[in-house]
Amino acid sequence: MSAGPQVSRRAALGMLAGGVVAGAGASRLGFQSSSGGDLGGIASERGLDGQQAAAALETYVPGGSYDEYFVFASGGHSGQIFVFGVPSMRLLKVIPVFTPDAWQGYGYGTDQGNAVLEGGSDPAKSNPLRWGDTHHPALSETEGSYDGRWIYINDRANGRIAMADLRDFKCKQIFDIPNLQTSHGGCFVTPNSEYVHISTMTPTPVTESGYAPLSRYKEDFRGFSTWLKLDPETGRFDLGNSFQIELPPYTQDLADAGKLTSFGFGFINSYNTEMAVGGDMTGGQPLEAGSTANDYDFLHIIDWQKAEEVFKAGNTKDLNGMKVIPMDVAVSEKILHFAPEPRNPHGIDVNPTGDYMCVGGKLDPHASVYDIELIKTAIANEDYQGTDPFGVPILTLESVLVAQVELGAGPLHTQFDDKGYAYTSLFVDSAIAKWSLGPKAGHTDDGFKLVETLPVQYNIGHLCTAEGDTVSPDGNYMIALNKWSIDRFPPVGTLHPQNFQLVDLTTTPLTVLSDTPIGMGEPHYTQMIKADKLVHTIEVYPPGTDPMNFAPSEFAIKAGEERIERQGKDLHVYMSAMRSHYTPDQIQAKVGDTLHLHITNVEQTIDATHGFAIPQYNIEASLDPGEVVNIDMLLDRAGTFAMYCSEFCSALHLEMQGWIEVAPQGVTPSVG
Ligand code: RUQ
Ligand code: CUA
Repeated sequence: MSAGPQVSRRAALGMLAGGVVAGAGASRLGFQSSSGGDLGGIASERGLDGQQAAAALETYVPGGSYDEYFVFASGGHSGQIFVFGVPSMRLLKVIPVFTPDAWQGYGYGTDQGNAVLEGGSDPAKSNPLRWGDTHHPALSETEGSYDGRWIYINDRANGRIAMADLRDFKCKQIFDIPNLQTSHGGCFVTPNSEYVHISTMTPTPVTESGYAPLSRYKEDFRGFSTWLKLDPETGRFDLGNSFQIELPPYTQDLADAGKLTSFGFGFINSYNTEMAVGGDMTGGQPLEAGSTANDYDFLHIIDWQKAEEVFKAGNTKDLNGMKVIPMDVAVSEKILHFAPEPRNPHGIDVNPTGDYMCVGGKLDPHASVYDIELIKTAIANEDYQGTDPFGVPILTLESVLVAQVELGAGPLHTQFDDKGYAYTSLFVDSAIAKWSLGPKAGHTDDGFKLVETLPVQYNIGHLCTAEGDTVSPDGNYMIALNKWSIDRFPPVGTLHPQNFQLVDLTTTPLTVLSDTPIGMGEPHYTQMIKADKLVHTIEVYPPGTDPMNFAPSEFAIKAGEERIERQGKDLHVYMSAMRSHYTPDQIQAKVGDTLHLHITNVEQTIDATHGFAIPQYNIEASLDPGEVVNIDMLLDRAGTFAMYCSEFCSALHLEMQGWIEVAPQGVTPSVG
């Protein structure tokens, strides 16, 4: 992909020639822009004050110009990934992952979509899964920076993980992780994409049948920290080199990878160390009360390099197809340590230098900051304040905690800029706290200190800064992911959109630049990557490509090689698609035949995508230029069906159609 013209907001503001600054009144807009537009007149006509007019200019990206960043947002229940441009906040793409998508022909009969969806849907488990709750996207990294190659995302609902390739923005693999029923926030990529990590949320019974009574929660349920090895060439899960670490049956929640000074570690928050299981109808404590009784839960500190050694040495047990490092081995090999964290924490975020682990209190107004140097020393000295009921050593809190910063009500997640500031979402306060991050982030004088609080609208969950999970954030943009929008948009029925608010990090105080309604699913987390890092993106497949592996397809044809071959009840049709016809455009078959369509889009023109739909048969394919798609279908219904191109590809798009005769029993098809 070409880098393309990019409009930075600095350049956009430069267009104002110093006439307007954020906060200026509309009266100060009274000047002519270079192209002759009366900016002040437009602003007053539209009732915009100076700050609003400046925000509009800061976020405007002219048609034909490109955004500076891409945001990859989880789509929640939609099972998708949304791709927005920043600063425009224009929606650029939806990547279907766990849920079928008709436009992209994903899950409606084609080999690629079906293989991906079925591969991630354990046939032993009731119905094939056709939805997921995408939560935490994790971009691949090289040396702690996003490298624009792949993206991973977990399924909160079903404990699965998926990989999409950023060459074609398509999902290539879904894996249903053994021993994980659900997974919330435990998804991250290590700094050189060695592993993608995913952990359990609710613990899973580890009995043979998968059943255990809740009275045996402590004995029979376990959590798991999963380390899926990534193939350095393809980004796919290398399951033979992947392993899990057995954990106590706490609720393992958010997680993050160590980087630089903390490279080699992974951190997972937990709650419900009480191991409450509810029982509010039978005299027990409601789950909510039972799981918030303890003053402290446990930050899990995992040394994944040590775990890798133990796995390679074969010191594991087999559990449902995974190699698992047992908990006692994780303890004796010093793979797993705990540190106390104030009760029911939520986010854990490692700062760009890798020195500080910032934990959001959720039920505590503080962010707690741990120092990796202190953690390493405490581990080396076995500076323990005790062990948990499973024998996991607990590091002495005072030895590893460097600061507790009072931020406000309901601190959840923290992101970072390039100046040593942290930004923490305050769910209860509907605000973002900006605070300085101590000496190792360059704040030797001010230390750990609240700087300002920015109100947002409303109920912020996650937030995301530009390149915010890397070793070098950009410090210009931030997005607040608000769970509620209330009065920010006109009513659209009883379910309101969620709201992404774009924030300018360069102003003091911080400013909200725009609101973007998200009318599909509930986005959870996002990552923002510099657009010019997506250097691997292609716009056209090489002729005859199988998009599953980017290699030539054995079913590819060139124009002129079209043919129909019958082998008993199997009818193979090698078809080409190009503007504005299919060849062949007639297929004659009989009820009971299996039709194998091998369709090649023989075009090499950008955007010359064709569709392929067959009525009544639930078939819908999308054929991008150069792509080969295979469709196998049992013809179980007689009829004469009009197949058609479902993508408006050309002036004669409506003529791009054909026929499939499916003759009933006893009737000989006209040909074939
Ligand atoms: S976790 S809103 Cu659902 Cu990512 Cu904190
Ligand atoms: Cu091809 Cu429409």
